[in-house]
Amino acid sequence: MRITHAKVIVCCPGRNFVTLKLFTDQGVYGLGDATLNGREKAVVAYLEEHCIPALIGRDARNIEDIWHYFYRGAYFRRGPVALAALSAIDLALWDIKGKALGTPLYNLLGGKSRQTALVYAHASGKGMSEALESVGRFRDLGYKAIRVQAGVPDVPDTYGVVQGSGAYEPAKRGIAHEEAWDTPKYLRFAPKLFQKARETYGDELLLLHDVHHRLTPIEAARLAQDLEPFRLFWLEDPVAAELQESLRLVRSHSTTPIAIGEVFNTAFDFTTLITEQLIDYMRMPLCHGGGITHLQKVAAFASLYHVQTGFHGATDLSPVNLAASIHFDLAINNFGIQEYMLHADIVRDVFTTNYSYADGGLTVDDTPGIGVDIDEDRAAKYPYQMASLPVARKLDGTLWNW
Ligand code: KDG
Ligand code: MG
Repeated sequence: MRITHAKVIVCCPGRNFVTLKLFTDQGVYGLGDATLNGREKAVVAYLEEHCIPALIGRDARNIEDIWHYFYRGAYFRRGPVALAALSAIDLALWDIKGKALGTPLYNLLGGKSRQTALVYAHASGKGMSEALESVGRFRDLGYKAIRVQAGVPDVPDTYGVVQGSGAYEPAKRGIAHEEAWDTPKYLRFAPKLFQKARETYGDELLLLHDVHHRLTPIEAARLAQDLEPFRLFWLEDPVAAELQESLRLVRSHSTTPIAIGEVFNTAFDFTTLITEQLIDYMRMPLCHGGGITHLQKVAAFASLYHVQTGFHGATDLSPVNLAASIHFDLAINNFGIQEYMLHADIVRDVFTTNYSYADGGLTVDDTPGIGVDIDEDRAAKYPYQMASLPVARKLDGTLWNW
């Protein structure tokens, strides 16, 4: 089964998506998500200029070999752009394999370990009361796990908070805009938010929170300790974990579970975090972390150290990635939770999907392969619009992690 040609489809139904479509001489095609928020065109160029010419003529059945051709075979390897491209190739090849064999992806991964994948929703608000009302709305929709983010008093902007009535969307049209940040105000506010959330909704609801890389290790240790009485399901990205050893400090001060990895792209970003059991959940998604082929290895490695998955699933990861993630979530033993931010309705004008939500969980139907398709004519109605993620600056003017 030879690869004959490929297309990179860039569209913007509300937000940008990059989709790789790989065609074979058997009439079967596969889709992969190549979206890298704010850096879409870099991945398009990497695919078109470097990967697709080298894919033509290869046997689409040999996924492992193709993966290593693009990873091990590249002298200058790793990094988010190269790995987003490789992840899309890998997802498209697994999609082709499933379609060629007439079976859903989860079946190729060992079958189902569970019927539904527990998800967490995003509740947010400009302040504490709005955020708590949002928690209530998601709880009423049956969500068992809810991430809570709220605007910090006297800080003009806060990540993770919905603007207007749609889904949370941090990328804005044009070049990166700046947002303000203040660590002391945040550290005073966050424990109060979760105290109130527990008082309002009780102990059963699973509560999550994303720090978005904003703290130094000792500040993160303080927050994790202050949040301990409220029994979070997880505290995400308390520090920018480029320095994996920094998590030793956080860990030694608190039993609040830690989730890290949405910006990682290979197993090598995690080795210390996993082998020293410095995290509880790993978030590297299929579409940025080398696809099914690499995530199978990372998830298996993590399972040996009792680390579970909690894949990134924000709206900047396309329906192709979300569907593939659900297959993976249903199949592996050490699944923990899946992030689920509903795509805007307009996204369904371009993508047809195979997943459904019920009672706090997601599942997929038995459509062969990943089970998502793209309508190229409709995609063409929504041309690419340049958009960028924000940049953060502390109130004293210091440029900070966004
Ligand atoms: O592209 C960046 C977003 O995906 C990110 O800001 C969302 O932190 C995020 C999350 O946990 O979903
Ligand atoms: Mg996050």
